[in-house]
Amino acid sequence: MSRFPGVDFLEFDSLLTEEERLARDTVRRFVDDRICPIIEECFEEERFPIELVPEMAELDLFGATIGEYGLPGLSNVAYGLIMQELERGDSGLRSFVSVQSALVMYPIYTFGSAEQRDRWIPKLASGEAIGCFGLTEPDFGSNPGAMRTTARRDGDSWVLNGAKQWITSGTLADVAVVWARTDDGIRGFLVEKGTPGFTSRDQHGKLSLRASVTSELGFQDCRIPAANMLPKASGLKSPLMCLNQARYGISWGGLGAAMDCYHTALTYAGQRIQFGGEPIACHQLVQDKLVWMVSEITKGQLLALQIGRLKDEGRAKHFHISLGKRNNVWVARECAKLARELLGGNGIVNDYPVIRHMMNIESVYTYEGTHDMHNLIIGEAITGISSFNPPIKSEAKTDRPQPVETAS
Ligand code: TGC
Ligand code: FAD
Repeated sequence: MSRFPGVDFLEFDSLLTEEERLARDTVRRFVDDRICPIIEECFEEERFPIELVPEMAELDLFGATIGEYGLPGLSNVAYGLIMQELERGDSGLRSFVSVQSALVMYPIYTFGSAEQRDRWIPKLASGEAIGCFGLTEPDFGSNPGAMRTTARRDGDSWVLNGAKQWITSGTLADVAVVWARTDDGIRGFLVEKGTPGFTSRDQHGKLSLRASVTSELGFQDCRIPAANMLPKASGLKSPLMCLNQARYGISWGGLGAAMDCYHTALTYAGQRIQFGGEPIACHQLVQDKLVWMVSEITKGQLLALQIGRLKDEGRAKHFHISLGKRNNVWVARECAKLARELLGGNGIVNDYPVIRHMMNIESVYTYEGTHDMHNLIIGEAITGISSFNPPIKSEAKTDRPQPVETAS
């Protein structure tokens, strides 16, 4: 029996299949038993619990939607529910599984040669190999299409030069899926740990996602075999297709963090006594916050479920997924804030998970496309006008209205 009862205000469970409920409940127990007891310590020590990778693989958490190589081929909804439960434990845990599944196994499975798939998918599924995904660069985050990392063909090799930043699991990874500019546009490459000219080092000092490894990758005349290029990946569209998988998972993951904050606040409000011997839950202002949380979580569940069902039918568009990521991470951010308020002083200590979720969500709000990038993606879908890079002509700049003076 799980200690976390879930959040089901509107008989949401009745919309799930037995397989989907089973996948969720299995991961719920794993998180309760194996993650919750150690996660605050991991967060404090800035450590990903790598020792649990074999157990996670045993539960088929890596590549769960793949139906080959002995993997279970779960529905996208079951996959989403798994992400929800993992992020209820910690965003860093969900990040690890997101990267391994959506950003490493997905591109190798989708764009890889038969040899690449046969070599890597079983190892990544069993946790024997760990992967990372290198798209972002120090100067190009929201705009990866302008990346500077290059790959130049030289005989039977590709030679990579450049740098990637903010790479989840970077120093843990046995294989990095690296996106680089070639004479033929952006292509994807598999770079193995230990390749001469390939370096990785951790980024420290994070006050968010501390139970996740975040790294910089460097490529200096890094020579890899020609066979390490992903043959079916071409153009920026290919890494963006990977992001769709990960963003979809995050739209459920955000709900997991929100649910943990809500559950913690509801329990606390029922027990915390102030004024007159009654629990704070009896106050209307307290109930208002709890009602906001449960309302938005419930709407978020229905949103994620619909996107998942569309995805299972092959009908989900990238802007549907942006709607889910943008909304549900925002819900998590607001729920963390409200739950922290409701816990008073206890809201800032790690006896409760709320402040950790609150800090984690700041990363989740930014990575996989910032909240505002998803605004613009949805804006483009509904207006037909792209406003990522408004056409301001340099010669017109002097004619632009000048900002009004606001300094006193
Ligand atoms: P744009 O010209 O709009 O698009 C280029 C081509 O791609 C197509 N496309 C997509 N295809 C599939 N999925 C999507 N989501 C797509 N979005 C666009 C588009 O139709 C076009 O196709 P074609 O056939 O015409 O070539 O490209 P742009 O340069 O204007 O950029 C678009 C923009 C800004 C939306 C995109 O670059 C973007 O999404 N930026 C945000 C970057 C981002 O999300 N980075 C995430 C890095 S990975 C990460 O954060 C991992 S965190 C992991 C963890 O720990 O969980
Ligand atoms: P910027 O792009 O510089 O954005 C700064 C601000 O400007 C944001 O508020 C943004 O919304 C705004 N902005 C930018 N352009 C516009 C515009 N056109 N209109 C309006 N506003 C705009 N990347 C990977 O490739 N792999 C990973 O595994 C990975 N893991 C990560 C893990 C963590 C913990 C973090 C924090 C990041 C990770 N990232 C990863 C990188 C992440 O995807 C980027 O941080 C993100 O895409 C934003 O890029 P940026 O940080 O360069 O911000």
